[in-house]
Amino acid sequence: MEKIISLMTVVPAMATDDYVGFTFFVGCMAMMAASAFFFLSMNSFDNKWKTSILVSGLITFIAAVHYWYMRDYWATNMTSPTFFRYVDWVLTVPLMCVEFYLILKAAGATKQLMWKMIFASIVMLVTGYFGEAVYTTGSGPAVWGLVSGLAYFYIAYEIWLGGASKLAAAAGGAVQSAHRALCWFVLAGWAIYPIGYMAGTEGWYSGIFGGLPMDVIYNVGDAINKIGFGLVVYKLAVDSK
Ligand SMILES: *C/C=C(C)/C=C/C=C(C)/C=C/C1=C(C)CCCC1(C)C
Repeated sequence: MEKIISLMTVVPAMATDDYVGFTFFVGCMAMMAASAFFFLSMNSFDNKWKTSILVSGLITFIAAVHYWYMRDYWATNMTSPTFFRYVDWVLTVPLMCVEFYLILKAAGATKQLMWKMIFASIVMLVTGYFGEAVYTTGSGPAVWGLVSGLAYFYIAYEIWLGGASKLAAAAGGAVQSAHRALCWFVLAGWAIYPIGYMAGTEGWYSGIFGGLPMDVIYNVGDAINKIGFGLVVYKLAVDSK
């Protein structure tokens, strides 16, 4: 009994009106469920798609582990778990770039294309971290956010109009539709993140976005993008079975 009571004091409980904490909790469950789904369905596809589904599962699994920590961090400190958040992103966003490469590989995608996108995604995230956690005063967040935004536009350009889009057009069929769907996730789904950033940092934009709950916005973005991306790849594997 004593053990149980002392355990209860170290595991923070979530207040019932803590809706930010609730989105961390639900996010964690959703990522776990999605991981189970992707991992368990993996072996029913042929080798061509197995790796893509595995990567879908890895993305949601890495997120589930981080959400487990972030939920705990939030419940304990009631402040944003910025560091865990960016560690999660720096692992999962490059894996999303790998997904583009994997589905376009048969159409002739090169590793060089993959590394270009991975590099841009890391620039986007490291500069975003600078603005959110390091250079947080004066024009710091706005300037670093802009640099991050440029890297984001580069990724969007590459997949919508650059080399990746040409490969998708050449592949046609289910691959092209899947590529197009992933492109929409990047253009519309990823656009959720700069809104969260502007809600959570100080800058010229604070009058517009200030006061919105940054963590809720990021959590919603993660659920849509990580699980959505995985489902697009899953659908591609089903359609081309
Ligand atoms: C699973 C996690 C994903 C898909 C995270 C994506 C994150 C971004 C697209 C973040 C972008 C940012 C900007 C474009 C500018 C402001 C700083 C960031 C890092 C929030």
